[in-house]
Amino acid sequence: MSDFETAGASTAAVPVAGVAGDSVAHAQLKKVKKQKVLLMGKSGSGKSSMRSIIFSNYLARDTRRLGATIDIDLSHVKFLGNLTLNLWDCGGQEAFMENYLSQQRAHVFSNVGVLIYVFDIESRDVERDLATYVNIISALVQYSREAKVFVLIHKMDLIQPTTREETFERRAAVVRRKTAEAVGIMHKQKPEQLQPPPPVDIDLQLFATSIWDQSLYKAWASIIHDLVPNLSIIETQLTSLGIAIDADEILLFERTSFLVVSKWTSREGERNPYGDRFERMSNILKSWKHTCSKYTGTPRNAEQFSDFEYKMGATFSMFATKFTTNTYILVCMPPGEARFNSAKLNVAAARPWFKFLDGPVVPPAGQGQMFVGTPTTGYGGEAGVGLSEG
Ligand SMILES: Nc1nc2c(ncn2[C@@H]2O[C@H](COP(=O)(O)OP(=O)(O)OP(=O)(O)O)[C@@H](O)[C@H]2O)c(=O)[nH]1
Ligand SMILES: [Mg+2]
Repeated sequence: MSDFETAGASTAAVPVAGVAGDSVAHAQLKKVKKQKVLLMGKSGSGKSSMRSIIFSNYLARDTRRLGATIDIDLSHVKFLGNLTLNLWDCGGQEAFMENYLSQQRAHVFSNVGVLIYVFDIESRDVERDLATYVNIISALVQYSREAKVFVLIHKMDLIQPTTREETFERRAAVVRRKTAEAVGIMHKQKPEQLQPPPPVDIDLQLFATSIWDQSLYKAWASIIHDLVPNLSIIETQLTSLGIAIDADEILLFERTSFLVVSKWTSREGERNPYGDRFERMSNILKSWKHTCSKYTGTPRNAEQFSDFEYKMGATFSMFATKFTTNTYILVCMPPGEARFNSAKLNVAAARPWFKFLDGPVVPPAGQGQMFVGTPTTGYGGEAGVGLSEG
C-alpha cells in the first residue's frame, strides 16, 4: 500500500500540495539561462563525436566520418526551452591549443560555466596531455574561477573490461593531482599580490566514458543536471506526481538528447539493483528513436514516437510518453490495468503544470490545482474525474 493510500486518500480527487498550482512556486521560476560550456582535449580524443551523439542524433558509427575541428565550432543548444548551452567545441590540434592559451586566452576562458575536458585513454603521450590539461586549468582559474570542471576519461571501450575500473581510478587519481598542481601554479604566478589569493576549490568530477555504451549519457546527464533552471520545482512536482499515481519511478527526459533531466524514485523503487538504469533508458529510447526513423523514413531529428508502453506480466508496467514540448516522461509502476490507465490519465492531467519547462514562464490562470485520482479509483467511467480545470 502506498503512503498515498495510507493517508486515507480514497476520494476521487486529491490535490497535490505545493505543486505548480501554487502561484508562489511560479513566482520563483527563473527565466532563460545561458551557459558557456567549453569542450576541450587533444585532437582525436572524441569531443565532436560525443557532442554529435548527444545533441545531433548521430549514431556512434557515424562519428568515424567526422573531420578534425578547425579552431572553435560554436553551437547554441536549446535545452528545455529555458536553458541555452553555448557549446564551444575547441579543436584540439596543438597549434589551436597554443592559440587558446595565448592570443585568445581572455576570449576563450572568460565567463565559462562548465569546462568538459576529454582525455583519450589510449593516448600514447600521457605526459604531454597532462601538461596541456594543467595549462588549460590554469587559464580557467585565471578567468572563470567559479566554473565547474568535468573530466571525461574517454574511449574506455578500448580497455579490457576486467581492468577498466582500475585503469580509470589510476588515471583519475593523476588528474586530481594535476588539477591541484594547476591551481598551485596560478597562486605562484601572482607574487606581487599583497594578500594571498583566496584558495581555489575546483569543483571537479570525473567520468569513464565511451560512445559505444550508456556511460556517455551518465556523464552528460550529470553535466546538464546542475545547469537546468528550476530543478527544485521540477523535483517537487515529480515527487507529488509519483506519490499520487503510486509509481515506482518517474524519469523526465529532454526530448532531443534523451538525457535524464530529473527523476523520482519510490522507496520500493530504490531497491532496484541496477544503478545504471537511468542512462540505459536514455540509450535504449534514443536507439529506438533511430530505429523508428530508419523504418518510417522520418528525419532523425523529427519526433518519431509519442507513446511507448511495456507491460511485463505480473512484474511491472511502464510507459514513456511525450510530456511537454521539450520533454518525455517515463513512468514505471507495479502491474495492473486500472493502475496503468489511471497513471496515464494523471500524467496527461499534470502536463499543464510542467509547461514552464518549455520556455517563458506563464503562470496557470485562475486558482487551479493539479488534481489526481488514486490508482484505486480508476477513470474507467467518467473521463476527467478528479481532474480540476487549471
Ligand atoms: N573506440 C572509440 N572511438 C571513439 C570514441 N569516441 C570517439 N571515437 C572516435 O575518435 C575519432 C575522433 O573523434 P572526434 O570526435 O572527431 O575527435 P575530436 O576530439 O573532436 O578531435 P578534434 O576536432 O581534432 O579536436 C572518431 O573516429 C571517433 O569515431 C570512443 O568512445 N571509443
Ligand atoms: Mg572535433
